Amino acid sequence: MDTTIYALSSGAGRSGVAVVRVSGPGAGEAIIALSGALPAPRFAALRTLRWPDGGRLIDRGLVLWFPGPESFTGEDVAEFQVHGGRAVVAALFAALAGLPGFRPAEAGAFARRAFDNGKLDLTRAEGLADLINAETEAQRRQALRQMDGALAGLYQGWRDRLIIGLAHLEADLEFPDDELSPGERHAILGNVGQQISALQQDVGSHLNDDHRGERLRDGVYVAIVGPPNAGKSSLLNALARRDAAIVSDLAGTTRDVIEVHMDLGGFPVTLADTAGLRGLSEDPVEREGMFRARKKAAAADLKVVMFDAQEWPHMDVHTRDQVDEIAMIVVNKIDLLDEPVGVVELADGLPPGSGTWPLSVNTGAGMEDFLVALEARVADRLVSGPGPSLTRARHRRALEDCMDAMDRFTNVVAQTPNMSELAAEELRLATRCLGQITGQIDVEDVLDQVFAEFCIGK
Ligand SMILES: Nc1nc2c(ncn2[C@@H]2O[C@H](COP(=O)(O)OP(=O)(O)O)[C@@H](O)[C@H]2O)c(=O)[nH]1
Ligand SMILES: [Mg+2]
Repeated sequence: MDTTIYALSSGAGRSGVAVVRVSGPGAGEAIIALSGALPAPRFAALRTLRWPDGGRLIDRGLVLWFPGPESFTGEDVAEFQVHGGRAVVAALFAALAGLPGFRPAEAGAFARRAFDNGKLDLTRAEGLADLINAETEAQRRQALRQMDGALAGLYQGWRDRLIIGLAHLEADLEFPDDELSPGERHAILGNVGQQISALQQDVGSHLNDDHRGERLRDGVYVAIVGPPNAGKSSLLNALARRDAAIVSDLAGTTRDVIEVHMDLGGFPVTLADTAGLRGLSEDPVEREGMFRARKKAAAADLKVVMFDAQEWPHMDVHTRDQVDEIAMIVVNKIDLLDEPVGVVELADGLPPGSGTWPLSVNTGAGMEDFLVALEARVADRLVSGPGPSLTRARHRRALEDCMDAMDRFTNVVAQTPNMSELAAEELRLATRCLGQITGQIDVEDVLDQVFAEFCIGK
């Protein structure tokens, strides 16, 4: 890597300050060429920045110097904090572009260099990307945790356990038959088998998390469904605190699915308003709307199934069909009733978890209770146990492959108790799968482990 890359590291567009980061062998040269001498490492220096040739003024700003390897990328890094005007940044870029070996950084290039230089493993790099994309508190916490190495630690710990098991098998294989009795070989294999089955349990329960960590990155999808005119669009607007959907007393106003992204108690939620459900419609657009509504409801993580209080407890069959374990039943427009809607007994076999919330979107009565319950359900879909969550399909695939290899290992051990070479191969594969997650895929360190672990003084 003999090129030096540069990029705007702060947000694009006008801003008070723009941060331009430079990484590579020319970083120090850039500071000298634009501003004179190098400042003390990791101390900000206020400098006048000038074009390297004629000395024309670019701006005044702070210059920072991070000599490698103590830098984000592990290379020499320079940072220029200039005024955040487009022309200022453009001039600085033009000046940098003229320096030998300089080129604009591609997306992720700084993190890539940090990874190549061993500053970040892949999960930390992914955590960093998630942190930059985090929009809610829960997303921020999960990303920060991953960036701090919680997942790397977990997966590396598992990988170490595999390597130890593998080391035992390798040692077994190294030994000639006259030095290791079949009984001893059998004991070694049995011992490794136990270690692996404990690991299978740990990986299995991590995988079996109902996709909480992955869902937290994408958000929980909540679909509002119900008959026309129940007040679905009104509810969406109330929750989103803006007029996202058209509200009208004309049935069939909402035709397409309207999605709003929102932060619900720190959790990311996509709320979808849908076309009212009723029997066959003459109108092809309405039919398509109902088709989409049902499709979204089927794919949703949670459903808000809304009925009109004036009809309650009668439930129109088209909406009644939508009530299942992930449904919250909302009975809207209680302001139009003389008698309040109590907690209605739902005797006709509705799923026990569904629950009923009588409310009025217009007056706000009952809304607080419903919101609290909705937040709790969203949280329930996202919050996992004390350990760090699985956050990416990439990790899931690798972990599943790892599990498959461990399963095959177990089968090999069960069927052919002396075939250590086959068993070892499966563990090597399993190790490689975990190494793929963090980005350390070479298996050379298996050998190191063999000799570190084994003082073979039997
Ligand atoms: N009285 C009363 N009217 C409501 C309430 N919520 C919605 N509406 C009215 O019901 C009509 C239909 O509302 P809308 O949100 O468009 O229903 P949608 O077809 O289910 O999306 C509109 O005239 C709303 O103002 C409520 O809580 N009380
Ligand atoms: Mg509507």
